[in-house]
Amino acid sequence: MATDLTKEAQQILNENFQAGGYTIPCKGLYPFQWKWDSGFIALGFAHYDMEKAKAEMKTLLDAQWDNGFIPHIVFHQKSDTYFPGPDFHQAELHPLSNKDYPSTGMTQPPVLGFTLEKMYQIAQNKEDVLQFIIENIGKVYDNHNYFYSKRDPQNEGLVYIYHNWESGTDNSPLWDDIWATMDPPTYTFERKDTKLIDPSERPSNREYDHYLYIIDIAKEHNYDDQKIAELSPFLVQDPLFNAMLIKSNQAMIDLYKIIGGNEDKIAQLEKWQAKSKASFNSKLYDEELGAYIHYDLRNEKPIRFVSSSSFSPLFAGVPTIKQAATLVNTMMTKFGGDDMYLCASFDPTNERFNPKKYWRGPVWINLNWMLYYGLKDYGYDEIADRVKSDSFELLEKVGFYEYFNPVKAAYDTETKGYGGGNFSWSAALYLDLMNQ
Ligand code: 2M8
Repeated sequence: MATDLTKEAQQILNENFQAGGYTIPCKGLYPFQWKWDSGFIALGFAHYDMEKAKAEMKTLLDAQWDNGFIPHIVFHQKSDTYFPGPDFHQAELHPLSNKDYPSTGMTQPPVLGFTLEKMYQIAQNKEDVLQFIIENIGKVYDNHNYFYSKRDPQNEGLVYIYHNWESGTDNSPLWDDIWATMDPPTYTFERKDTKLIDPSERPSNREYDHYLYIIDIAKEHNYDDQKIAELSPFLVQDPLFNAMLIKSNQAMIDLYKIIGGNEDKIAQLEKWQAKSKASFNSKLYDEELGAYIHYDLRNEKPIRFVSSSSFSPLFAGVPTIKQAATLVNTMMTKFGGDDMYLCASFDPTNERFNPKKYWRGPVWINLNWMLYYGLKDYGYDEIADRVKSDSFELLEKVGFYEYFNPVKAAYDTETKGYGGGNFSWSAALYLDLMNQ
């Protein structure tokens, strides 16, 4: 069974890999290169085709802007199966945007530092991969410098995201109260995703109005960071995003130590690291909920819900031993019943939970992958193994879908996963977990 799935996973990645040297997340539904998908995809390739892993990283880094920013989508080719495309985003409005690569003017979680480190750990030929890292790590460092200098207006060591698409957890119930503070116009546009996927598994048109409106505000100000910080109705400190940043900081510190020299960069990374971790624990940890939460910087209030992002700081070594124990307890109590697959993307005990709809409840393999490593790091081997075996069971049952119903009983009648099929990061991260 495992060999068959390994073959299938490799086949999916190979088929989604494009002549331009990058991999689409899913045919039709996502026909371009996405930032955090690319990091996960590179890890999958690293296990059997390091040249493709390197190409994946390189094409993304080539699209970096002159200010260190790396966009969330790089529109390498034209496609009429995705909305909104480059004509809507108009990232070229930003004076420092990369004029060779049409892209969006927003970003996604900073996965590239730890991706480089994992590629090194996986590599048979360490010297070759280290050479690749030496050539590219500076770009990842510049990306973190962009985050700390442009996305942290109160100098807290916690960076903001200005759009739900930057979080990666697009329509999470976490954002519902922010949408309630906005009244965007009703846009006329043609959804492409809902022609390909059952609309009940995707965000609504009204939700898209909010998504588009935030982009329009950023465009009005040529994607200027300061203006966005002043005016965007969505401005959030996201524990998932910041945990990825911290994990990647640490990966760069470790890699620079292997490379040698670069004392100034190591010192700066360590400074960021200390500040970020301290603020993370003082601002984003909710004692009463026993979990990390999001903070709404625009409306200056905590967003007090538990989601799979609440546990992601385990992956970055942020919680103390005591906090980790509390997190695990919260996770097992709310998400870990015998009738559930770990780990739902939103609190199954909350009324906003929806097991079928995109980021409002389904299991996602990339979050499970982070939780697996985080739980292992803190010594929760048994629960980590359950996260892994639950992921494998879902993939074996229905295939390499984009997301999955966490309710076990659903599979008495359902035979499929949700969203796109032959989904790249589900395949890539299966290969990584399989090789642990
Ligand atoms: C989903 O997001 C895109 C927008 O970025 C979309 O729905 O059109 C999210 O799951 C995101 O996290 C992911 O990177 C992207 C591609 O897989 O799809």
